[in-house]
Amino acid sequence: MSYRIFGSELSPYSVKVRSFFRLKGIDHDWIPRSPAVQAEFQKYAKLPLVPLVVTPEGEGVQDSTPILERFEASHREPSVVPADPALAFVSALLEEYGDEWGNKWMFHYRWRYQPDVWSTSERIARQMMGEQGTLAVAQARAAVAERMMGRLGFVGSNEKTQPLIEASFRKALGLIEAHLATRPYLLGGRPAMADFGLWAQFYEAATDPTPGAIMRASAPKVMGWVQRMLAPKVEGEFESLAALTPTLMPL
Ligand SMILES: N[C@@H](CCC(=O)N[C@@H](CS)C(=O)NCC(=O)O)C(=O)O
Repeated sequence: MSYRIFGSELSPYSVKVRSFFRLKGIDHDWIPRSPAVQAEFQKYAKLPLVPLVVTPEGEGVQDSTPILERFEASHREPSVVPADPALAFVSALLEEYGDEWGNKWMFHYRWRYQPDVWSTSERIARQMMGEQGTLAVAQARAAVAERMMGRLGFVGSNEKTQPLIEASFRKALGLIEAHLATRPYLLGGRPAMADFGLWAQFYEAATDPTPGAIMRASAPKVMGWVQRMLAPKVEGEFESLAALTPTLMPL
């Protein structure tokens, strides 16, 4: 039996783990979370959150960063941690930045703008209720929209912080666009922890109408990276911190 990843295409932390498994070549089944698999999910999950990795031995593992760290230790190659400790630190920091701050950009755009709310709640409702027909999807969509818009405050999104969050998104997008002008991944020729954390938020943003339009209009290199990271692979070596610094330090 292979590993199972219970997740959602709409969950940044889920696609982060899936891309990591793809890079590592770890055999796995991707299982979209839905009522049909809820009983199986609950057998292994300690928290009602995706992603959940279930090992072939039947152990449930949650929380994307510890998941990456655990499988980096057990499946060393290709490594996502540079040998230079300073660069490894920068990479870990950027991963956290993506998980914690990048999530504010994504969540804010997704649940503050009406076209984004409809698009995302429709996709989530289809995943949950698809087999039960269009009325069930419509009802679930309304419930998802209401619930998630009510959570905007959890990421600090309100009318006062809106300009700051959006300016931060555009600034980071521009800086990463410049950084990726000469390299396929954030630390050079191969994916690092940094890529998984930051990419996951941009991947989700790229699928949503409002931030996706901004990205397509202004950041072709980032869009290439968003596509590349769906099936990441080693294309070269990590660059040195000195070589990365001119365009990475501003980030
Ligand atoms: N720190 C966790 C966060 C996991 C998380 O927040 N998952 C969200 C989806 S992205 C979730 O499952 N939410 C369940 C819900 O909203 O009911 C990780 O990195 O895995």
